[in-house]
Amino acid sequence: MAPHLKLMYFETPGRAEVTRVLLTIGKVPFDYCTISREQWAEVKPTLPYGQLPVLEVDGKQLAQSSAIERYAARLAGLYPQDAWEAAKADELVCFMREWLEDIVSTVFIKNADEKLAARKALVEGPLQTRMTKLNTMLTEAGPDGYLVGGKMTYADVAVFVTMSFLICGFFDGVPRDLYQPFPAITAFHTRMASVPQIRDMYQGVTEGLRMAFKTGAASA
Ligand SMILES: N[C@@H](CCC(=O)N[C@@H](CS)C(=O)NCC(=O)O)C(=O)O
Repeated sequence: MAPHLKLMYFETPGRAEVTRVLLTIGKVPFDYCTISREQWAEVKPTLPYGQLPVLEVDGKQLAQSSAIERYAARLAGLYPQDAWEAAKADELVCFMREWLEDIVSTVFIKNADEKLAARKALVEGPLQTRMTKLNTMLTEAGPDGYLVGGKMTYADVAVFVTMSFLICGFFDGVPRDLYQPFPAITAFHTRMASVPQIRDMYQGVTEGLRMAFKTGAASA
């Protein structure tokens, strides 16, 4: 029998979103439980590392977003069986995590001007290099291709979600048109956002951060 899954995170599309998308594409049933600010103090001590996301699997807790994502990818049939392809998918996911961790590190800068300056330096420096790299990879994959093994994997989902999250408005100073100079990136975002399960997942969204996960958001 399939395990009962309960994914716990905050309301924002952060470290649980890859898992949500993977399980949704794989049609793996799960409950999504959002923790409010008011609930947080009570919930935090009950978690393995005092942080979210946590996936409860038949009541057992799994923490650390990377471990949760890989588990979800396996359940969804989106983690490659082949050892080399699995490693290449992991490689890409690590690459995308670099995009995320750099920008997340700026969240803790208290002075607003310093925070914006740090983000500008990231956008104009390391992010340009990374976007150029990703654009080349996606160009090589071709307009109907995927990043690993010619079919959709966990890596494609991680790329789509990270790209969307960066431009969703959560990080002031990161422009919404970040990807406009990169045609293969914008095309890939549109293609992933158009996958029926992803499209349906965000269809009812009419405002807020998850608008960036909808078709056209990367080329707007
Ligand atoms: N390495 C952990 C990091 C988790 C993490 O930083 N979670 C944040 C939200 S994105 C959190 O729970 N923050 C609240 C806190 O630490 O009290 C993972 O990838 O799951």
